[in-house]
Amino acid sequence: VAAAPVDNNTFYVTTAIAYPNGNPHIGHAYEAIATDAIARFARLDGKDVFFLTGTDEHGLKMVQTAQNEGLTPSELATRNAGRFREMDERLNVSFDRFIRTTEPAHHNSVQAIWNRMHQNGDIYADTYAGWYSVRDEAYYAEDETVVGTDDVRRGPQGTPVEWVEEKSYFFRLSAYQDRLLALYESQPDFIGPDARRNEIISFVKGGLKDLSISRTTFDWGVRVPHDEEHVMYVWVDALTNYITGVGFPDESDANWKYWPADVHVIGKDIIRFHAVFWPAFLISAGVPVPKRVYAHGFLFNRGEKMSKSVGNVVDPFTLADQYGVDQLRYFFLREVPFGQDGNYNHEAIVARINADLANDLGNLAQRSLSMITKQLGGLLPEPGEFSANDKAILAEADAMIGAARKAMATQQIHQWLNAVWSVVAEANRYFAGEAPWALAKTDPARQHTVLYVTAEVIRQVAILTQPVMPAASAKLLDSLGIPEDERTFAWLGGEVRIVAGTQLPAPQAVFPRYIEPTAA
Ligand code: ME8
Repeated sequence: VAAAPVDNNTFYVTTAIAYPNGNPHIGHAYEAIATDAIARFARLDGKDVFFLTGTDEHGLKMVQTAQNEGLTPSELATRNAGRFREMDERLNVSFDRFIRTTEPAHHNSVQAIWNRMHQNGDIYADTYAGWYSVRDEAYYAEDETVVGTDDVRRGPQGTPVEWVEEKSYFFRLSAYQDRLLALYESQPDFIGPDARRNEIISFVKGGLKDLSISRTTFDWGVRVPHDEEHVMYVWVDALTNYITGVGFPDESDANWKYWPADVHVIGKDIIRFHAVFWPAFLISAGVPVPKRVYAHGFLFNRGEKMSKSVGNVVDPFTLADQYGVDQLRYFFLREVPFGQDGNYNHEAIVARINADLANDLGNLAQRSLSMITKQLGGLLPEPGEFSANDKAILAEADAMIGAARKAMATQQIHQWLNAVWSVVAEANRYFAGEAPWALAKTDPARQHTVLYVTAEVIRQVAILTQPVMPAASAKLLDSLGIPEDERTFAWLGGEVRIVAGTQLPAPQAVFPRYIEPTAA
């Protein structure tokens, strides 16, 4: 496949595709929310964005779960894929395509990449004998496993492994060590964050074994071309979704212009598949490799790993109902440095909602805008000459977009939000210091200027919070009378200012405080 014609304005972002062997959990919600914030940020920054997400429906884990539930794998996949899609819709995740690996178009795409790897001489038949983790859908070398005190042998992620011995096709991964190391060298941003990059480089330097890429003991998967006995290893199938999603193998597809992806967002447990296997498959097939793979951390509920036996598996729908969608999105993206592990619990969520949203941003907006409504008939006042304080806070607001872009060039979502909330804090100090409520009688012209400057700062803040809190930010921008087509990042940075004399609608409370429900 030839490289697509260069179009520097496209931005292609993906999530991992989830196994629909159960309901979506908070880890899935977190990844969807973060990737959505990245996609919305790029859209507002003028990019032509394509955002892909979906479900990874084949493999042994699906077969076994379906058996336990008395369903066919297809029934299980269809039921749960629907739940994943509903979660995305509930959380306001703005995907452009939701892909299911059981789609015929995907089977066709996976067979096409297989044929190309085969034509390139990278696939051969042999017998596999080794350890396999169904939960990770991963093969492990003997020295990566340990037998615990419970006599169960487990892989590096702590999941049980079983002995597998069967006929299998192999991918000549061992031949790719040098090409992969050259890729990490020539494309230093290929893997982020840096800790993951170092981990992958040392893994590849340790030597690569050929990879078993087909199974013969079950048939729930994509068929190997010209060999009825085999279905493909689920990861060959799953990774290929990223190119199926934009039209592969049809280079004339209108969406093929989005490839190579700008960033694959995934969790840290599946970095090896994305940063080692995936580029090797693509190089073998003659398809350009993605620009970047970024691994986020894991979320823990009160420091504990989620598990059904601990009983702390939290349903994202319940959290959204309890705290609000925008509040939940804000919490995860502000609280957890993107790329690191994070914790969540009720108290931490409530603290963020009440301090950052209700107090710092909500109150500032409410107090300034209701002053305009009550004392100035809702007309955004004309400012006088700007004082040093006015100029300082405006300069800080104007600088936010630069800081946000810099942070987002490497997916540092939390740094973008830190930059915004440090301006919110500064704006609160400014507002308290200027005391516009006291100026109404003593110096109305000065009051007008302070309210104007405050409204302008809130305008820029609200434009910049849209990717994280789409609904609340829209309400805030409505309250400021900002037209819908003036809400992109092109309207930030101080080239344009909020228009004095605009009639503002009555302000609405955007960020209610979280109040503990009283026991009945
Ligand atoms: O791995 N915190 O699917 P999956 C944060 N089908 N992220 C978490 C998490 C947690 N507690 N638990 C899981 C798969 N994730 C494959 C992907 S992609 C071609 C195939 C993340 O349903 C996990 O790291 O097990 C992964 O990125 C995503 O959720 C889906 O996990």
